[in-house]
Amino acid sequence: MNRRGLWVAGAALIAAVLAGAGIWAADGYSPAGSELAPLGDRSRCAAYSGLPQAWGEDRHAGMARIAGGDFGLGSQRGYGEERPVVRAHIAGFWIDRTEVTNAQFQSFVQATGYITEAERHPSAAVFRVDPNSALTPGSWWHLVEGADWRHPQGPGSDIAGRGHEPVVDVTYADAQAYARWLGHRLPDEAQWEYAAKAGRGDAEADRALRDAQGRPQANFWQGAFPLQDRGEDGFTGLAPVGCYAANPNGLQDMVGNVWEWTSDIYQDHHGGGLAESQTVMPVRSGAPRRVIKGGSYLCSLDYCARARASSRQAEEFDLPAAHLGFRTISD
Ligand SMILES: [Ca+2]
Repeated sequence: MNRRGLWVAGAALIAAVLAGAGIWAADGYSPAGSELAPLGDRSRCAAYSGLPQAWGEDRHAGMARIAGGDFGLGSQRGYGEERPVVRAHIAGFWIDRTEVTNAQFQSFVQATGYITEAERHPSAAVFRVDPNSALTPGSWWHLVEGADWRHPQGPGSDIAGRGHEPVVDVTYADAQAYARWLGHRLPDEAQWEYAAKAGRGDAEADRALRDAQGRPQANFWQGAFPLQDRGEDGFTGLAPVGCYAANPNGLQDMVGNVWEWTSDIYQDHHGGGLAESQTVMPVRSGAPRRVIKGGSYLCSLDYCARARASSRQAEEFDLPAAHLGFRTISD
């Protein structure tokens, strides 16, 4: 079926070797936060180029400054892997206001000649449901040859006109290489969740998935998963970044749209030990796994209610997938 032997143990680690040459000097500091083009609704995100203002000039282009503080990592409201709640202190940092876009990743590739893992091997995991086997969870994901960040759904798909959508089909090493190019890094789980919760309690943060009128405020799945996505949020797949109101930290799409890589090795729950976990994707036993956060356009309340700040899943470090992207942080 494929060259990589998806779901088979023993994949070799392919190191990301790309010097973070510091293309932007550290004097690009802008304490008020760098401006994006106006985002926050569907007409604005549709008009966004995918490149924030001052891109290539300010090392914090498109980022927001998060003040340090204490918070509770995890939730007692969610799945077992989100427990227990652990108090954590977070120092201040900068974080991308949006998921890294195709236009931003294209800029990186053009500057460096970087070739992603999905292009080198060449395949990525794509979600395709056969109505005849729709009730078998393991049947939904396929390793598709020719799927990569330029062809998110495989041959026949492309990113023409999609510079404002999140880049997908990128591995942990790919995401790290992009971050290093900017002099950035990937957030750890606590940093990511602290930025996503934005001072809100778990119940309040979870309710923010819909507004007071019940309208979706993120790109997730409405309808009976996996066959019926009504697209009440305006999209039945990837959405451009920034189509919904920002969270209180000014961050877009911290829940929904695409899962996002973090730098943490996955453990079954906060503080170690085992917990019951409903997996989203099959995994190869033994392969190192990292924590991914925030859920995606495939998260439905009737199957996988993970379009939430505290949700978490394990992802193999070298498995590119069509529902998985990232954002970066910086000092
Ligand atoms: Ca949707």
